[in-house]
Amino acid sequence: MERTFIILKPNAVRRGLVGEILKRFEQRGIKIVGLKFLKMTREQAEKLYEPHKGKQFYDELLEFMLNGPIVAVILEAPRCLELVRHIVGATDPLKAEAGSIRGEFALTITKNLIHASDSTDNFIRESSIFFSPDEIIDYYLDVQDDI
Ligand code: 3AN
Repeated sequence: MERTFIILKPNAVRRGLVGEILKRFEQRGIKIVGLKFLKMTREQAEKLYEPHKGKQFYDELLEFMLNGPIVAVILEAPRCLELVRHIVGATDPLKAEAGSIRGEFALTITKNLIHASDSTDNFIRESSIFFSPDEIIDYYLDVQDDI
């Protein structure tokens, strides 16, 4: 089993797409093991996007992420990192596969609705900004043996 971290960005919340997006992971058999609705602090946003500091889109990205509430989620499944990024689609919605979340619902790169970790190291780094270990809950998912 592998885990990944995703954020439903403020525009996903404002557009009422939280249920639609979470449904896509749940119906695939991916387990939700952490879930939070919150308004990110500037400190959390700076930590999250630390690797992008200095890039031309950094300030715009930070303002956008601080602009409203987000949903932070930890997901678990076999090959979860790759699977979730496949369901999410390419960073640029123009290049995102039809049927992916960004391919169906997103228009611009900054406002591409959802963030997903791209490696185990980044999953650990990013998820620890928002979750303490006791907020990640292991349990048996009913469909687990059938997927
Ligand atoms: P992804 O979220 O697909 O892993 P990253 O980690 O390369 O993409 O970028 C993090 C976030 O930074 C993206 N979700 C997007 O909002 C923003 N971003 C990345 N590249 C650009 C760009 N060229 N122009 C504007 N925003 C960008």
